[in-house]
Amino acid sequence: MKKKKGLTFKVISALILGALTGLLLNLFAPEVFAILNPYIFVPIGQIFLALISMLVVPLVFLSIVLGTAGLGDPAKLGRIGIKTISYFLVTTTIAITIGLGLSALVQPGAAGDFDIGAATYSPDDAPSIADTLLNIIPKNPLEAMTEGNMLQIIVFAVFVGLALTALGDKTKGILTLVEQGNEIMMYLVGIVMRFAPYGTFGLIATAIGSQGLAAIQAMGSYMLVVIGALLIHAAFTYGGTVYFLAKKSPVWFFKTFMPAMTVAFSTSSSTGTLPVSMEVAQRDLKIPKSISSFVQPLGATINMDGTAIMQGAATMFIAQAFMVDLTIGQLLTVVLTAVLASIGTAGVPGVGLIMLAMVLSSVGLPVEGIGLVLGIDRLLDMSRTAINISGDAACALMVAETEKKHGLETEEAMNPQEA
Ligand code: DAS
Repeated sequence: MKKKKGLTFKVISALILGALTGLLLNLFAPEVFAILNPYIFVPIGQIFLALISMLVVPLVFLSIVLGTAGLGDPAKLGRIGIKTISYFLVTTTIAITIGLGLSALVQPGAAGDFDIGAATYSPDDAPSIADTLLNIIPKNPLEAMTEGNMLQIIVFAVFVGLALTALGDKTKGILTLVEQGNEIMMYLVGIVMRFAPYGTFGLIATAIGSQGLAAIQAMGSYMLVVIGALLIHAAFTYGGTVYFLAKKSPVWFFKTFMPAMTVAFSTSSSTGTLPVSMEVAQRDLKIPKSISSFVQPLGATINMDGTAIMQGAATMFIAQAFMVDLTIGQLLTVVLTAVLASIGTAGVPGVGLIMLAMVLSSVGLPVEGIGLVLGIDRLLDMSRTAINISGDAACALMVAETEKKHGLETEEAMNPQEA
């Protein structure tokens, strides 16, 4: 916990220091900024973005293979599994739509024309919806990986994951290999995240040094948009689930689950909070152990509504900052990519940001745009992780309530293959 607090403290300190440096230079010494920026701020920021980009393809491929294989065989998933995964996909789609919608409404990036280093946006980068749907199947998976065609990589990873499940023990060795590969990627995420304070300083100093107060206002309104979207999603989607589907009081739900949300907020890790979130769900929300221990661990791996909200809001904000009007096709691509990406986003600090690089590249937006949201991402990661685990608990409560009418069959529904 101390180490994680150390990193959070360092990133927030770097955010403040970078913002102050950029603002003071912008206001009082723009000629000094013009000298320092290309030789100090931009390189530091670009190195961090390059480190993030380095991880995206292998991390997305391995974590989605693992996430898909972890779903188990669709034929054997049983009533509870189908109910759970359907709920996850529907609520994640709602989440990213809220994030995109609120960001389009508030227009946090409307100041536009941000100069954040070497980034430029070329409209021909943006695939049309027809191209996207036609191209979603990778003719050559290795080419998709070398080109960083994220949707094709995700689709291929889902196919491999389903094959691993279907082949079972025959490909147990490969599954172990994928698990170990994912461990390596998680370790590297941890290493790259240690560089986050320096990257944050460089990117924020560049963004604010070149745009001054406009950038601070834009980042502030982006942050409010994400927090607002998280609260809307929690109140309406989860509140609605608890009230209409689980027949319980939403106020009781959030009050009872608050201890787990607090741990998620301070650790920024859904996976790390699992022991607490499962204990609170079983002991205080009275969710049967069999349902809680299926839904919540699965949710901590493949259900990231808070992260999807950030990705929707950030993509819209960055598009505005680059003065780009996303087409309907591109917006649908963002929804599809973020929902599929949430299957792969592991519940550890900062992975949502790395997955954002993937969502941006799926619509041809430059990864450098992350520089505009990086500094405040740590604070937002804490908030969205608390929402991520609330969605898993709301789903478990809904499943528990709707399984009551099946009575003892629930055990069979949990383990159909043993029935
Ligand atoms: N911190 C992640 C989690 O644990 C979410 C994210 O990075 O967006 O849910």
